[in-house]
Amino acid sequence: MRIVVLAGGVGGARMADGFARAVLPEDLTVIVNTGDDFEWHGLLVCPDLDTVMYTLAGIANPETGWGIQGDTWGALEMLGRYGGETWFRIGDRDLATHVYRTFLLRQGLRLSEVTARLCRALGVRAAIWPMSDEPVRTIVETEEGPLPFQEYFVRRGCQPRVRSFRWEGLEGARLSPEARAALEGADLVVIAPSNPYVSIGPILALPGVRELLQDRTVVAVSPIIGGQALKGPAAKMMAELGEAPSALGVARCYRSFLDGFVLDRADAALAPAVEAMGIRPLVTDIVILDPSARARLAEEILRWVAS
Ligand code: FO1
Repeated sequence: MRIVVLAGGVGGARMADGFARAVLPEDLTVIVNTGDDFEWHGLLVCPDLDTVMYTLAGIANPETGWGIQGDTWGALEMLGRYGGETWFRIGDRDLATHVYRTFLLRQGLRLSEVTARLCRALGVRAAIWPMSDEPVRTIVETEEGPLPFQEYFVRRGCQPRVRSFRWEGLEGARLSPEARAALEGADLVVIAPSNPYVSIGPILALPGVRELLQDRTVVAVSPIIGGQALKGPAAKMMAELGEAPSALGVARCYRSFLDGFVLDRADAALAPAVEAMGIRPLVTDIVILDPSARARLAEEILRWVAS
């Protein structure tokens, strides 16, 4: 069974890790949001790609979910002494990823090719592809005006109220050829428990992706439990956009192509409403902090889809 996971953020990386533990590497492709990418002191940083890559390589920082375990901050401290901005915390080892990625891009490689090289070097055997080789940048329209994603997320700690989102560069962007081939050949597409607006939204905004999903078996895992996001601002964003923050609201975002929806036991009461939308519900434990829980959830989803 060829599985494609659509992922962004720490929740996406953890779900991808679960499938990496449950299936053969050649059967797994992870398509990752690049709307969070940005230029940091002249280097291209791809936080979601790196979070998935480090998690599958077994070197992610287990406390934050992003960055590298045991990383140090010497370069950042020195940058601060020069008067450079240090609100986005890049560790010393993580820095090497951005230096080398930017170097390879300047040699003319596509972001997909660069990502494949980095993954190979770190021993990651499943395929990880950026959603697009062309730059797409999430802009958060807030009540204080437009903010580039990381300015909103890290610098402003998600404080300004959200009005809407837009994606710079979308008109010139397309699904990367590798990601398209994987989706076309997928037996199952899993939308990870990622933020539906800023992690999955950019992937779905690419031309042709929603149409491709309509022809495939697609299941999504809720990033919301009991009205709270497992991590990050998804529930806050839903409330500010006038949508009740609940797993049901997430199912609604995907309803035009969704076949199944996985909710936590705490939200079992919502299952009939999911079914009423014509979507098959699976109620189980969806907190996947540790690797064994990730693998268990992935295996349970595979058994459920097969049945
Ligand atoms: N998140 C933070 O909240 N603060 C940081 O300083 C920060 C640095 C960082 C560096 C590299 C990286 O790959 C991710 C980093 N993140 C940080 C996480 C990142 O902003 C978010 O995970 C995503 O962009 C949201 O999906």
